[in-house]
Amino acid sequence: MGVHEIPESELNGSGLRIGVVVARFNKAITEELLAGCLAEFDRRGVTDLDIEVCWVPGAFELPLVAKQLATKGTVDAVVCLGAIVRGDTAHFDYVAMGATQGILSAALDTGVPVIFGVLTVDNQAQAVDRIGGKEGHKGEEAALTAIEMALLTKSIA
Ligand code: INI
Repeated sequence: MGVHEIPESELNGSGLRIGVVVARFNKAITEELLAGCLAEFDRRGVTDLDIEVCWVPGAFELPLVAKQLATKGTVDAVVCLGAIVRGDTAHFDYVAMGATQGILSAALDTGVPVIFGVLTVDNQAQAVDRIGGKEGHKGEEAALTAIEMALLTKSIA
């Protein structure tokens, strides 16, 4: 029986090349997502030089740039970071749906892991809880998920 599983203690990112796409909308939150994500990559051995960060206007624009990075063939995983806040928009569901489906499609179309580090929350307080507050740090979690998926897909291939 072949089992592919990368335990958290073995999530070493050295040698991995990572793309990060981050949305400017709700920048105070997304900057924190990015900071946590980059700090986790650093702790896990991913070199700065192996990380390419791309800023896009909003969460709706994440999928296209994620797919472009994944298609180039120069990264082992892409992390998408954004913050969609229900109170900020009447079209929350459309932006959230577009980002979610688009990010999933980018991964399935390219075979490169594309990680969903997008907050979909009712208000700013819920967002703050998720950037190092009582609900953890979704930027750090996204980085860990990227490393696990990059190592897992390499292991299966
Ligand atoms: N983009 C976000 O990233 N978060 C939001 O909360 C948001 N709201 O509230 O509308 C948002 N809208 C912009 C959207 O992502 C696109 O940039 C825009 O529609 C242009 O395509």
